[in-house]
Amino acid sequence: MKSLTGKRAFVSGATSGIGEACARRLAAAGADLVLHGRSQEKLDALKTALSEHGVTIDTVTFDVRDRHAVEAAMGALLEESAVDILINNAGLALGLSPLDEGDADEWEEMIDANVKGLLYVSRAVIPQMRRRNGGHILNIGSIAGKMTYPGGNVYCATKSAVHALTEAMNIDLDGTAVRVGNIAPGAVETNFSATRFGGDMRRADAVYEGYEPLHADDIADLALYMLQAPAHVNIQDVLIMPTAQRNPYVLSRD
Ligand code: 8X3
Repeated sequence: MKSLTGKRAFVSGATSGIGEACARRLAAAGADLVLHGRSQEKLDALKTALSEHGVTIDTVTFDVRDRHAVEAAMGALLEESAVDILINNAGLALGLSPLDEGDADEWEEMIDANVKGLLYVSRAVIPQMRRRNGGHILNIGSIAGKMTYPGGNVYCATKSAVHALTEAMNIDLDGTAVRVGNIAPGAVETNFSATRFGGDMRRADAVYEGYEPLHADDIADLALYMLQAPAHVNIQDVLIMPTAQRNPYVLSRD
């Protein structure tokens, strides 16, 4: 496995869940970090927690849905120093209603963050990866992008788009050494469900009851495996599920 010492990794949505776990694993593997989030306070706390690893840690706050904010912030930080690793993690699910009962504001938030936000950040980072003929992008997709489930409608559509964009990035970067991978998890116990259900913790906790879901660290371990694979190995697409959950419909609880 390759060392990540001296590599600079940008993690979007680094203040919790899968993003935070990836940041922790990357720091432990020696990578310098650019931690992105919307709360400077949370970013500062994470930076302090990771300082023991002796890597360089920068933080940046912007809303990935705000194209001009993304362009300005990414332009400034890429001018300082290039990014070798991009983890497109920022995103969310909101609601679980049939389409005809859906909330258009929630749809827009998911589409803007999960699809357009990923595009804006990637659009900023990819040109310098192409120029330098190197880099690795990991997009956090979902089983929801491979199988549509009841009430998943717009969230599933956004994750299908992430999968399509991962394929597209690989095609567009043909002839370069840049690698692009999609990670598609099933149920991961994070604040994902609390966000989806608007803070209704009874509903959120019930999602993970009676079986062992994936943990954010399981996804980070996979991400590190993909990033540390030899340069000729491009792991393009991985479905990672809890053993108890074979697909969104087949889940065995105690
Ligand atoms: C997270 C997995 O099945 O809850 O994207 O949508 S699922």
